[in-house]
Amino acid sequence: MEKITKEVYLKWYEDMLFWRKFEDKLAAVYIQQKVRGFLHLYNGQEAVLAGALHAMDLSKDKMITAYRNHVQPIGMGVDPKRVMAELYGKVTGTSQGMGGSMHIFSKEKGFYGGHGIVGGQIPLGAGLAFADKYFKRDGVTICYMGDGAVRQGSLHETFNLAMLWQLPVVFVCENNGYAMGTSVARTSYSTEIWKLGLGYEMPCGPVDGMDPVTVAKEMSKAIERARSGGGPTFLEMKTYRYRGHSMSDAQHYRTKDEVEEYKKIDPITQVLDIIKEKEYASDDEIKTINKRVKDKVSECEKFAEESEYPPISQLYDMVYEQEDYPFLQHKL
Ligand SMILES: Cc1ncc(C[n+]2csc(CCOP(=O)(O)OP(=O)(O)O)c2C)c(N)n1
Ligand SMILES: [Mg+2]
Repeated sequence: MEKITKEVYLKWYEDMLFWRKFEDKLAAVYIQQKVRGFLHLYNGQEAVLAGALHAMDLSKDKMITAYRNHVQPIGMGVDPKRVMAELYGKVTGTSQGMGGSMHIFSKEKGFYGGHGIVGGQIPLGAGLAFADKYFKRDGVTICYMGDGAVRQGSLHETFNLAMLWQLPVVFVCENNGYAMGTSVARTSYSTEIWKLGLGYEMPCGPVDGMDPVTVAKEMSKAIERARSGGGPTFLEMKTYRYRGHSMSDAQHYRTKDEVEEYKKIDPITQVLDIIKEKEYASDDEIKTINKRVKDKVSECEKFAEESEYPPISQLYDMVYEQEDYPFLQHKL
């Protein structure tokens, strides 16, 4: 793993702050009905992404996740203006406005969605890893899932095959405590989710998902294992989401105090504290970063606002054509 230097801390601070503010903006424009449908925000979980990106090789590694998927593609290098435009349903979006919040994709940047079926992305993640192994590319797939996904049969079927075929994949459970309004303890006899790996003899363990340094170190070991032919790993990242499941969630299942407790170990604050303690940046330099983040979010908003909706005719481009069956040519 590359050393965690001053530059890395400053990048983590700026990236995580940008992701947080980008999503805060989405929440605001959602209330104005500019973004519609479901909107699942990632606020609180940013360290899980920042740490992983530090350990990945973005020139060949891939990522796949569930529907809480707006900031991962940005981390992988997708233009955030296009992500926001997709949420607005505009033609300049990552899927020309036809995918929306839960389905951000960028094959070019190795980001494979964006999946609304809980646990649906788990076998797909193994499939991406299978392709890398089959074609002898040394890429590794990071396959995220929520705590609510681990009791799906798809996880267990996938874990077995991933071990049998020693696939280059890192399965990451982002345990944010809840699946919609249901706590892990209400659905799981054992609340130590990482132990599910033991049944398949898959290397596994718990990780502090609020600290990007710990995440980076553990991800690095797992990625190294996968890249060198050592097969899959299963990591349970203990994290927390500050916002509701989607935008209409009265949050009766938890107390405000519980949310406040987690804010005390907020990943962005933790990184900022280190920056200040080690004097990696002056107050003025931090202000400059904050201003840059604010401006970048405004640029995204402006781009999405000013973009056009797709033309009606685009509806007909998105249904499949059968000229070349069985390989369907998609016009996207
Ligand atoms: C197969 C399936 N069952 C149920 C749902 C409804 N559903 C949507 S999100 C969700 C909770 C998933 O929680 P978790 O995996 O912990 O992810 P988080 O929202 O916490 O990121 C459920 C049950 C669904 N989308 N797909
Ligand atoms: Mg959850």
